[in-house]
Amino acid sequence: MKRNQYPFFLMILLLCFLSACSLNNIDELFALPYTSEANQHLQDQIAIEKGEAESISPLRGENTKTIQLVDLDADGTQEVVAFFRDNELDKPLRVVVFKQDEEGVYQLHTSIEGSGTDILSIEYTDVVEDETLELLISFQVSSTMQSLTVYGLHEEKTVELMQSAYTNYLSLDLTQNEKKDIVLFKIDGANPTSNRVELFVGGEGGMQVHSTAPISVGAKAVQQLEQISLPDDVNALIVTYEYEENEQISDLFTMQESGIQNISLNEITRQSDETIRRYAGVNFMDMNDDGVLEIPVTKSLSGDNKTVGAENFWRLNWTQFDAQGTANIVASTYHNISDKWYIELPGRWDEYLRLDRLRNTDVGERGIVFSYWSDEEEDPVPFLVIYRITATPEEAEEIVRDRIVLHQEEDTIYCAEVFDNIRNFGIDEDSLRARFHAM
Ligand SMILES: [Ca+2]
Ligand SMILES: [Ca+2]
Ligand SMILES: [Ca+2]
Repeated sequence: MKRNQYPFFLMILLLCFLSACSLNNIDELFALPYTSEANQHLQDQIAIEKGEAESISPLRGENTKTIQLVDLDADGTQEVVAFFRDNELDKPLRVVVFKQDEEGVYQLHTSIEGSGTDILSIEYTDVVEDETLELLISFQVSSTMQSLTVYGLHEEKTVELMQSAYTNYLSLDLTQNEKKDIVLFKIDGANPTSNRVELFVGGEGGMQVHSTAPISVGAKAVQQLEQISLPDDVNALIVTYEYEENEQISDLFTMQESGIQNISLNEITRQSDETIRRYAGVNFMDMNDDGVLEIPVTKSLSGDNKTVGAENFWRLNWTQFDAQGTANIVASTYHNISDKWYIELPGRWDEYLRLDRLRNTDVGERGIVFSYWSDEEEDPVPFLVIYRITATPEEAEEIVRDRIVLHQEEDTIYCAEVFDNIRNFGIDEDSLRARFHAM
């Protein structure tokens, strides 16, 4: 019974640390000598380990408290994990684990030392088949380098299972062996052809490199890591990086018999060409409702006569990859993020469509002009304008006039003005309504 009271009192102790109140107050409040004595013992132990060091907390991730409680060995009682930094030492960073002994008293179990300036993150995850969770600790080694070390908790001590410099990592079960694997991203701007992911899988002797795959040349910082399903329920990891200015590139990794593979990579250019795109302010979406996310790959709709500072317009080609890495465009849209609408573009508008913002609009009115533009020597021929108008329902009727109402909200009306030539572009009033979506 006494043992079971510990987690509760530890929480109090933890709150006490966080709010910097003294343990005496807790004693007075609860007047339970046994527990307070044990808590005092733990506090003393932590103070001894701390010594001249400062208490710190991991900077990122889900576990950022100064003192953390986690049942690492699945025995039903929580271990206590504390973090210290002492810049006077060769290895300034320390992660200390306290474990209850048979009397229910916390004793020092292990002290892990690390080089660097900060503890970036700690994760308690099962990556090696045994009864315990492993500790995935990331150290900020220098301003440009971070390092991941995985420790296994053994009876008397903690054992280092792997250690590697990295730029990003993810723990997930890619090999589907019921344990999490570790995917490390290594991106070096100075030597882009060596950029790669390394898949570490837990085995008898610790964590081993199972396989590696190249990262797109030209990929810079990782912006987004996401697990998605491809057709036929194939699991994939989609990773989006910064590319050139205002551009992004993504790689798709799947698990094959030979190991992790970058299925979107073009072997000749060494990058996933079909994913390179401008920032369009739109994330992956399932545009065709088939349960598979598509990547919005941009294509200019502004012609080539762009001037500095001019607004650019983009077609979004919603691109899906199959398990072989073949790209298919399942839909094309124009998304107007600021006016909160988008339109699905018919396939036959592909080649000669050009968009411009309508000038000289009335107050509260914004319009986008759709034109046919086949000859750069000639002016574009407009066939459609889509308006967003801010107006109350009472004002609406007069403002809308003979335009086609596409969508109406409280104080906003979306409507279209179609030109006589619109039927040449394979669309009528009904299909225009079906293709238009307010966001
Ligand atoms: Ca435990
Ligand atoms: Ca384990
Ligand atoms: Ca889809």
